[in-house]
Amino acid sequence: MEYILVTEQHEPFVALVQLNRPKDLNALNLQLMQELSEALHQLDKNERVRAIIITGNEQAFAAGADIKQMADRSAVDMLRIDQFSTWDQIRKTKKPLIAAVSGFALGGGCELAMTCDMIIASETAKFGQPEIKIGVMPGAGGTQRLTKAIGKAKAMELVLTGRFLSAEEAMGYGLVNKVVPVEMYLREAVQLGREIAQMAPIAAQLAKEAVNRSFETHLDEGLHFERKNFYLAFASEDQKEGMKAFIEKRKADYKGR
Ligand code: DAK
Repeated sequence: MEYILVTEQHEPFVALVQLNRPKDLNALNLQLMQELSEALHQLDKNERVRAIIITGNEQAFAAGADIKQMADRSAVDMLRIDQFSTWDQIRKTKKPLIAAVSGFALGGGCELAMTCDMIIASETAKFGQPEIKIGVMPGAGGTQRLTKAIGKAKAMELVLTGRFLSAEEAMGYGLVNKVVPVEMYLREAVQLGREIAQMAPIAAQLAKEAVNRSFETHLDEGLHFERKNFYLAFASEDQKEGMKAFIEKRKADYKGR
């Protein structure tokens, strides 16, 4: 069985990656994570793709890492398996990633959504880091990304109690970009992907990298990084085309060069 389904048919330049373990609420086992990381690696190299949507199904984006697979592991087993490489691969995806979330986004599922660049949620979405309830703690960035996204007080509450945030609360705390009725969340994410796909791909990649850098560095270094990438954008043909098209009052024709 394939745990990851990839389609490019939604729109030109927008690819859809669907997590496909519905019976287990898309619990993230090793095979699924490897397939996901490989799919993103391929899409990142594919010039026909300019934005990538990761989604699950209406019931679950993903209910976390596969507890049944992890339950008997020792610390040494966990170190040896070293899941970090697959997670790092996802984090290193250069193209804009949009999570289209409905239902449960818990533990590693919430961390996966937060690793994406934007989140579109259905009204039924539930976000949380409930690892504390099974005797562990977030391990794929939850303590860092959730805290930066919603602030220390609320993040601490979620991480220490395992409570869930409703879609509406998540919106209020700035964790998600938009909340829409369940029948619209995927369409809304595709629409956002399509809008981004019309922009200059190299500039989008550089801008994404610079925004993410703001999470990873202090202001001085972040500003320096941003400036460097801004100058680098002038090495692309798309920059010339974009500015020329503006002056000539026409739509730019971006080639990703
Ligand atoms: N793992 C395995 N199976 C799961 C699962 C999970 N996380 N979540 C749900 N399932 C399975 C259930 O066992 C059940 O299977 P069967 O019994 O039918 O065989 C099926 O999905 C339906 O679930 P329920 O019957 O429980 O459905 P309910 O609607 O009653 O409840 C629920 C839904 C989402 C509230 C509940 O299933 C639940 O609490 N699930 C566990 C949520 C959770 O604790 N998630 C955090 C897991 S720990 C790292 C990378 C990642 C991570 C850590 C490190 N590194 C790179 C180092 C991440 C860790 C985690 O995510």
